[in-house]
This record gives sequence, structure tokens and C-alpha cells, in this order.
Amino acid sequence: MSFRIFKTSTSIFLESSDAPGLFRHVDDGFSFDDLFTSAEPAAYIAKFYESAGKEVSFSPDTPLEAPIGDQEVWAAGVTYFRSRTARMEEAEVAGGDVFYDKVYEAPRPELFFKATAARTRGHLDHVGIRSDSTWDVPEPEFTLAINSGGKIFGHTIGNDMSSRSIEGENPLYLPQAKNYTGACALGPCLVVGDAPAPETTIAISISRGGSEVFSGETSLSQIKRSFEELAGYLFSSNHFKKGAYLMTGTGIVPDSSFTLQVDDVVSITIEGIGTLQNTVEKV
Ligand code: DO4
Ligand code: MG
Repeated sequence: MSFRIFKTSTSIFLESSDAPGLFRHVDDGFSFDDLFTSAEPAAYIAKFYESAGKEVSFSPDTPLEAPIGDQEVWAAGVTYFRSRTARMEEAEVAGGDVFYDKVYEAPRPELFFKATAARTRGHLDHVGIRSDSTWDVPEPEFTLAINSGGKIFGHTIGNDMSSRSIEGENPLYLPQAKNYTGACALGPCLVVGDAPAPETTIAISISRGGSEVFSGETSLSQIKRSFEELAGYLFSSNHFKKGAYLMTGTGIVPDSSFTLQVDDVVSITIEGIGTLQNTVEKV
């Protein structure tokens, strides 16, 4: 059994995989920090679901907050062959391409800090493109929820918004390409439960003025590393008192001719989680 947790500006709603489409409202006491510090997050959430009582009316297709308390959001990079190849192309002129090839093959993965909770956007909020960037993409990423003990207990969808012009100019500019206002979105909900099957699809659609201008699809099976390996490196010599989210890297990068524009609508869908949709703004 798994649970989906939705966070609005005022409330928490729970849905069980045993009763899809039916939602219960949590009156009191739930916190994401308690969930992420619980040794048994599944038992913690099951208790709230049982005590929440009867069903209420709730539509998940509504503006939502990111399903987060005080967790940091981190990200893994170059975990899919497509990301390695696209980044080698964008960094070739600057001579940075070799590092992407090396990190794809190396035992130690690339991990980087992505966002604080306060900087993380939810479903139907905006995501940002930098005003000093000329080449921008969303990165649709399966995202792990990890408790303070380092145990993976759930997952959500992440959008690792990225400036390709800044990262491509010099790999040392990575924090500026990756960390800025509106660079991170999570949602629509947090699933507490086992990871989906490897054949699970990650799909992205970008529309402009009502017409689709890009779509892409990959599956979890295309990732080079295991989720446990990524979480293990993240928690190695690094203590997360409130647990953490870890985006696991993108397997979809549009061709070099594509860049996001203001008002583009980015929809990322992963079976079993839902759709995270955000509109692009300039920051
Ligand atoms: O190497 C830079 C970032 C890679 C990344 O974000 C990804 O592969 O998803
Ligand atoms: Mg990424």
C-alpha cells in the first residue's frame, strides 16, 4: 500500500492506493519534518490516514505547495546517457566536455545542492528562467524522499530548471546555472511507498500559446545508478537532521535548438505520482 500526500496553503490531504480518488483531510498534528525524521515513515502516515476518518471533497488539480517541510533539495547529475551526451555537446567549445564523460563512468556520482524548502515551488506555481541566460531547459526528474536515517521512503516529481548557456560556458558556473529564484519545483504530491517499477515512464510536454513545442519520454530503467547508491553517497559524511529530497537526474534533454520562453507551460508526468505543471517566468 502507498499514500499520496498533497499540501495546500492551509491543509494536508491524503489518498491511499487502496482507495484511489478518495481523499481524507488531516486535521492536526501532521508535519513533513516529523515524517522525514520518523524511522518508519509508512507507519507514521498510515496512522494519520486511519485517524483522518471519512472522505472529503478535494481536487489534486489545484495550485499546491511543494510537499516539503525543512528539507534541503539536492540533485544528482549525468545519471542518464542522454544527459551525458547533451552536456558534452554544450561544454565542448569551453573544453569542459571531458568531465561529464568521466563522471558518468566514475564510481562517485555528481551530487549538488539544489534548493532550500523556501525556494521550492509547487504544482501550478511558476518556475524561473534567468534574465542573464540565453538557453534554458526544464529537467524532469524522479525525486527520492529520504528520511534522517538515510532510508528512501517515498518519491515525487522534480523539475531541475537549468541554464545551459551558463553551465556550458564553464562547468564551474554550475551553481549559477542551477540555483536561482524559481529553479526548483516539486510535486504535485509526495508518494510514501516503494519505488515504482523500472519500466515506469517519465514524460514531459512543453506548450507555448496552446501548442506543444516539445515532448519527450524516458523510463526509470534508463538510469545508470541505483537509487540506494545515490542516497548512500548523499548521506556519506553528511548529516541531514530533517532528511532530504534527492532529484535523480534527467534522461530527457531537448535538442540544442530548443530554449524555454516566458509563459511556456511545462508538464512532467510520472505514472503513480501524477503531473507537475508549472508556467515559466523570467527572474
Ligand atoms: O552536470 C550538471 C548537472 C547534470 C544534471 O542536472 C542532470 O543530469 O540532470
Ligand atoms: Mg538535472
